Amino acid sequence: MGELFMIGGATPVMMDRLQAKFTVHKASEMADPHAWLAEHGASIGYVATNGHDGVRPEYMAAMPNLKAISCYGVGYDAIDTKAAREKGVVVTHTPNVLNAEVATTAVMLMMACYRELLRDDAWVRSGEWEAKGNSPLTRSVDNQTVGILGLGRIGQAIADKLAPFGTTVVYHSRSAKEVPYKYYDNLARMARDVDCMICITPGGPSTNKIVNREVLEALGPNGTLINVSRGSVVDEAEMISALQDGRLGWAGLDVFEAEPHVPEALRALSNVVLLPHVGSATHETRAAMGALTVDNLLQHLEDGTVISPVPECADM
Ligand code: NAP
Ligand code: 8YV
Repeated sequence: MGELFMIGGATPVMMDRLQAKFTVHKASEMADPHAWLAEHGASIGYVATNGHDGVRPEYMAAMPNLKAISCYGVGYDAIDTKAAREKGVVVTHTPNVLNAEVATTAVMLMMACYRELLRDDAWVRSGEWEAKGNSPLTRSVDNQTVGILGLGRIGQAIADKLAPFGTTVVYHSRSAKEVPYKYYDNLARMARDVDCMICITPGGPSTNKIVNREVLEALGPNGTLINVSRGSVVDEAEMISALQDGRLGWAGLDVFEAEPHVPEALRALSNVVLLPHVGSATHETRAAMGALTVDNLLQHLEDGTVISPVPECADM
């Protein structure tokens, strides 16, 4: 049996598979996880966590014999992979199995903004339809130019899902890819040329607030911002102010700077659609993510290798 420290939750299926091979120590059931680790940390070989909770540096320091960290989620900006690597700890994540779901969430948010889904639902529920007649017209999702910020695995899935809408896809990332879409090396220039921008980069220092005031104003009063990446990618205060004064048209957001806290000023706006970070949150996709999270741990316990290391640990 291996010894596993679990940060955050796990589904019953994951728990059953893990408990067959590991003694699982759940941080959520400890009065003081740090104190527990100070006493028992040396026995821990494995950590299961998620993209939100990551692994606190003081936890990592308290587990000198740690071998692998398995992250339930593709984004791992809350895990210090450099520190892990230096300790010989391999970090794994769950790429690809969630591409289609997160892409659906992005397209759903775009459609909800364009077609005023929330306003029109409220129009029916409130009785305005009967009282006032038809609701105001909306905008067509067809034939738009959409700029994808971060054309990686999920970005490509978004581009694929938009194809039937006659979308012209363009993109910005640090390097150009071998794809049939126009590349912009400058984000503000891309924002100026598109109708809608969809953010799907990783979080972390290199993307911190790269969607700034200049980019938001380049997107403009007729522009739509969709963020399914991380809240840190967008300057939230600037976005709220731009949405309030109409310098930015609409926003569809799955992620927020200090989630689950969402500023009251943002919640009060009618030109936004807000989701509680559910990009991958379907039974089917979470089952696939859970399976890969567990498979990585079981394989490492069995033969010291993993299935899906983060790029920084790919050669370990
Ligand atoms: P990926 O395949 O690694 O793609 C990331 C893309 O972002 C790449 O095209 C990369 O290209 C670009 N990029 C990275 N740093 C950048 C920077 N500083 N400036 C501009 N572009 C940059 O990752 P993925 O699997 O598609 O996942 C992307 C992210 O989506 C995750 O890390 C996570 O944060 C987020 N996500 C959110 C949810 C949700 O529930 N809302 C679910 C899953 C994932 P270059 O290297 O050329 O820059
Ligand atoms: C999950 C995500 O919400 O994979 C990611 O990066 O943001 C989402 O799929 C999360 O990681 C699960 O904890």
